[in-house]
Amino acid sequence: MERKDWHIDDDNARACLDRLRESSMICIPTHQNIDADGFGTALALYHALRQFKVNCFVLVSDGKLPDSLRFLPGSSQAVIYGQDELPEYDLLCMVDCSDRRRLGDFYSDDPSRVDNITTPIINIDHHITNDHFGVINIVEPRAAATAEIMTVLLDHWGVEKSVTIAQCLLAGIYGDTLGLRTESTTSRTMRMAADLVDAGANPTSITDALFRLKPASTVCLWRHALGNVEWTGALIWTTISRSMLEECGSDPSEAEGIVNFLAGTHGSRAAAILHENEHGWRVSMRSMTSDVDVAAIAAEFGGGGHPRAAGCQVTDGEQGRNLFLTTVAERIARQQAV
Ligand SMILES: [Mn+2]
Repeated sequence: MERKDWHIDDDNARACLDRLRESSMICIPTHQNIDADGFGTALALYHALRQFKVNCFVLVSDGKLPDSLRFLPGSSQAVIYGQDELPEYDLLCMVDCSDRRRLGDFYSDDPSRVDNITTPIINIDHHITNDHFGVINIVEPRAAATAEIMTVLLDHWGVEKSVTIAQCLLAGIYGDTLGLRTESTTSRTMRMAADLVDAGANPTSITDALFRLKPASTVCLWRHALGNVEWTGALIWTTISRSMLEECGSDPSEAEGIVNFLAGTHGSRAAAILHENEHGWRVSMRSMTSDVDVAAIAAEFGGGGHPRAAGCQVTDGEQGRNLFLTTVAERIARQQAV
């Protein structure tokens, strides 16, 4: 069976809608470090449930809504945890959450909110590591984005795709596929995106918001980061220090694209960005070469991830950092020889 040939079981889709419709208030929490797929899918569901006259709210569970996602229709109605009053609810519907505990302060302030099984959870996700923690689970790892699953689910439910819903769903798909560019993007993803454009979604505004527009502080940070690029063997790497963030007035999330940018450098086998933190360095690694597995290298340092994208924490100051860099350079040279 081809990757694109996944489907949602009709009985499961109907059971999901029944459960949603019998609730008096649904909380749709977003995973921490919210992204376009997590937020766009949650907002699409919010708009769809309003068509069914079901009461619900989207919760930004770590209290941080990035400016870059405020273009999404309905974003101003989202409840910001720690800032807005948390309404009472009798059902949690998690979308794009691989782990039910990855919910920022909403979880850590009171773990019983998620661990206490008296509040049922519906689980709609596309992460391969999702362990089906819900009373209803609609989990499909072959989907490129949870927004792709939601698009199909709304078809099962007979929901009319308003311009608003189409915009939220296309933003989710674009977010996780980097604008239909990742390996996970199938012809079906592209057709679905085209249908959403026909329904009124605006790909230009999504591309601008997610990939082009940026604050001046981001350019300041990239200037510093690119100015400090170094090579250790075939590893290309740079650092983000706390003083750089302070000088530029940047949030650490503004450094996110740098490691992907470096990973495409000819002559490199892997790229790393080292973020200074209180314990040393939080490292994010990428490889565009199929014979270099950065997850295996990260695992040696207590981290993990995917073969092409992984991370770990490095301690023991300058010495620990240098040991890390030379170890990575050795590993990627050895993997090359195999
Ligand atoms: Mn996703």
